[in-house]
Amino acid sequence: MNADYVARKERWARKMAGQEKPTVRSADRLPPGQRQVHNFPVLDLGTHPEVPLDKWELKIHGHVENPVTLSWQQFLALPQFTDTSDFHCVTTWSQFDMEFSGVAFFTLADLVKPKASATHVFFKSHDGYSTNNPLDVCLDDDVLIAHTWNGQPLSSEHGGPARVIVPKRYAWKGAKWVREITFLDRDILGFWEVRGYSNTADPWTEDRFS
Ligand SMILES: Nc1nc2c(c(=O)[nH]1)N[C@H]1C(S)=C(S)[C@@H](COP(=O)(O)O)O[C@H]1N2
Ligand SMILES: [Mo]
Repeated sequence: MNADYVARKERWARKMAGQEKPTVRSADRLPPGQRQVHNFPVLDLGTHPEVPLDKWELKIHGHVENPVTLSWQQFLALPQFTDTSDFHCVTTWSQFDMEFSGVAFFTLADLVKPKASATHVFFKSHDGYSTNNPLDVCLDDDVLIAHTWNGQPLSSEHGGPARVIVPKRYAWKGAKWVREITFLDRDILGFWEVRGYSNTADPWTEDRFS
């Protein structure tokens, strides 16, 4: 367990307690090659699955001590988390100050208890999409499964009922209409990662394609 992990978890705990001061945003918060937009464009494979809340499930399993399948009610009964972050799409638009509410990845990890063998996380969606991240990237104070955007239920076109938000990566690393989260002991590439997009996807180094 590294010191950086502890610092991130402490920051998340302060956010959960409402004690973390808003991040001071520098003027140079636009990553290289990006332009700021003021709308929320829709980007996906073209289908917007409609998932009724009484049919919605989130399966979380793999290299964990306590696999779970959450109903919508069980998901909402978990500690809720609101955070503001910037959103960077690889097609060069960024939107600042996106307020998302949902369940923090830290909360899900505390629930399922990743085994020591878990190193990567694979996300699957209702539209056939998938994406992957190192577990360490998911265990950050700003990563969440969001059901609400700017105080409104997340619309179907933006991945509602619930989608993943990984602010420090290009937005394709956040699965809309998420239905399954698998903890793995190795890396498996997702939909865009096998099609030439970078596996690491860091906006600050313009890490767009592999
Ligand atoms: N399920 C699913 N999630 C997805 C995608 C997708 O096609 N399907 N597209 C990704 C890409 S490339 C981007 S830029 C963001 C766009 O999210 P938005 O449509 O809410 O702007 O979702 C990501 N998550
Ligand atoms: Mo994207």
